[in-house]
Amino acid sequence: MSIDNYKLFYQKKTVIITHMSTQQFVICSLPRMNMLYPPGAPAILKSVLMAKGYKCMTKDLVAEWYTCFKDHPDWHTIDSWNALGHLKIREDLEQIIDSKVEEWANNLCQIQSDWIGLSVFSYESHRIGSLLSHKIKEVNPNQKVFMGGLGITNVSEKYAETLFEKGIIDAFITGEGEEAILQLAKGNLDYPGINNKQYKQLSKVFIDTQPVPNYDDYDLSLYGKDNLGVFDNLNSYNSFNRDLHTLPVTASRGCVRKCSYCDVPLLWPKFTHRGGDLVADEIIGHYEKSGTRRFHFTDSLINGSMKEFRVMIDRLAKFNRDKSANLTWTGQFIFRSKQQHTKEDWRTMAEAGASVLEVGVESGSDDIRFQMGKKFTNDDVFYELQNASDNRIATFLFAIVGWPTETKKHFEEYKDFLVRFHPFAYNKTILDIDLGTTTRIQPNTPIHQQKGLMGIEMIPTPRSQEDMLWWNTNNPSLTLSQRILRRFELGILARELGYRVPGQEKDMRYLWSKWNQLKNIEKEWLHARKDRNRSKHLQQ
Ligand code: B12
Ligand code: SF4
Repeated sequence: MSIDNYKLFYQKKTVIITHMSTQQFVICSLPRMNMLYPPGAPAILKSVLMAKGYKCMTKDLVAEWYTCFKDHPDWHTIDSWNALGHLKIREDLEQIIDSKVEEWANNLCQIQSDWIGLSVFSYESHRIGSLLSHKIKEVNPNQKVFMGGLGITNVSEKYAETLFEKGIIDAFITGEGEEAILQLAKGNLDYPGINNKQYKQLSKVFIDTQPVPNYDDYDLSLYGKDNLGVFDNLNSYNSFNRDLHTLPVTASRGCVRKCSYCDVPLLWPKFTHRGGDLVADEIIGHYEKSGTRRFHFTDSLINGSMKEFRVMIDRLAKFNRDKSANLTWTGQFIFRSKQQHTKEDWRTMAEAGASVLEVGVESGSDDIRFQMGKKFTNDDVFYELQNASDNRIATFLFAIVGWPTETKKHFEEYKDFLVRFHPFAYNKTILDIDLGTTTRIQPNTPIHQQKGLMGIEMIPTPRSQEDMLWWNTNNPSLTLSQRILRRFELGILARELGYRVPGQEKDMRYLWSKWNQLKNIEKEWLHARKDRNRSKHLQQ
């Protein structure tokens, strides 16, 4: 049935619910997410709803998807189906995905809850999110479905809006969900962020008084084991590779920086921190209640406020010392200069359980890194990695290839960077490097707003604008093909130097598919542009 006929179909078909709902809400996590730690959003929303007397259960479809398909010989294709909306896969694979989602829809409808909520973590959950909501409506057109999450908040295309207009979902909530879901439960659909993108940021008072996330319906033992495959070789680093489940913790929202490619400052205009003591209390509380010893911070950066960060690490270090608790944690971290991060900070972090820090170094060239708004040099990187190494704290590095102003000289500096720091890859201070899938010019970011000034033009693509397809008049040779080539070259070099680049094959598969999809569009656009310029020139 075509998507446009659905609304009509629902209106005709009537299903009468003959009993009172036993659950008012079922909140589902949706693939594609990795299995490093359980998705936090459904657990948070469940606890918020239950604290106000509503009945809510969670369904962890991320874990179901993974356990169902991980041993399938075509697991990578099945998993990529999520990430690449346009990807055509074999019919039999398409069929098994369809059957699985249909099974979910049947099971969810059988619960007969008032609302089924789908948590859309990123754009990589769009395909499955639409399929599942369609299937739910096929099973029971009266079943109310709503969506929430950053995957519907932080996107340029009208994803949730279109599903809503077509009647495939009955509501959507953008921004943070805690307050808005309570308003939806009360029937107040005028609350900011319900069925629009004019959401408001949670107040600090609200954040500080939230109940602890409720993971009762999850099978936590499924998490933190394989999937990433990166923890096999870490025997020397704390207990990070042990078969322990991990819980997510959110200490802050927003960021103190404004990197030009990043949308976090626009998503959360104000940086709010819950306070180091409160966060330490939550971690210690989980340990005392369930014995959980491993935590992952979902913050955009855990050391945004050095003041609160120091309070937290002092408390956790003391707890680890006094109780031999061996609490460990991971999270996103920014490198700073030595004036801002002392050697003492690094020692306390290690005692507090810092295990793996995810750090955006973003470029190997100081010049490009400063243009991006990152305020540290390669010498600072050396200082920070040396301290990490001395304290046996590991890092995952994240980088971006093909910045709009990246010239051949900058690219050479990038390669020099990999050479300079490769001893840290050998001693496993750098566990992994993620080189990404080349620069994207995303809406809601400073670079998008300044693109005119920089000479960047977006090359129009059918339906929605492809954010990786752009061209810089001031750096004309850096075409999409050139960017992909540089990404490929860096990946190969990094591996030759002994870095682990676990995303290499996945990224290359993705880029190959994108290149095939976009190369002709770029070529024709560049030709047309040249022609336009030539005729303009002739007219003058
Ligand atoms: C941690 C993180 C990851 C981890 C996730 C690990 C895991 N298994 O959970 C890793 C590093 C693996 C990751 C990967 C990716 N990520 Co990520 N990630 C984040 C980060 C830093 C925190 C997310 C988080 O856990 N927050 C805490 C939870 C509780 O918040 P939440 O999920 O947003 O839920 C709240 C609301 O959204 C809402 N809500 C959520 N669900 C629902 C459901 C309903 C019904 C309702 C009402 C409300 C609601 O209420 C919740 C409470 O306020 C965010 C940026 C940020 N600071 O938020 C980016 C972010 C979510 N990631 C993003 C992206 C793009 C990705 C990737 C696609 C990157 C890539 N190219 O590979 C992948 C996709 C996922 C995957 N393949 O695993 C984007 C998403 C934007 C978008 N439109 O797609 C973000 C916003 C970063 C950014 N600034 O662009 N990511
Ligand atoms: S990239 Fe990281 S440090 Fe920079 S603004 Fe975004 S969240 Fe903050």
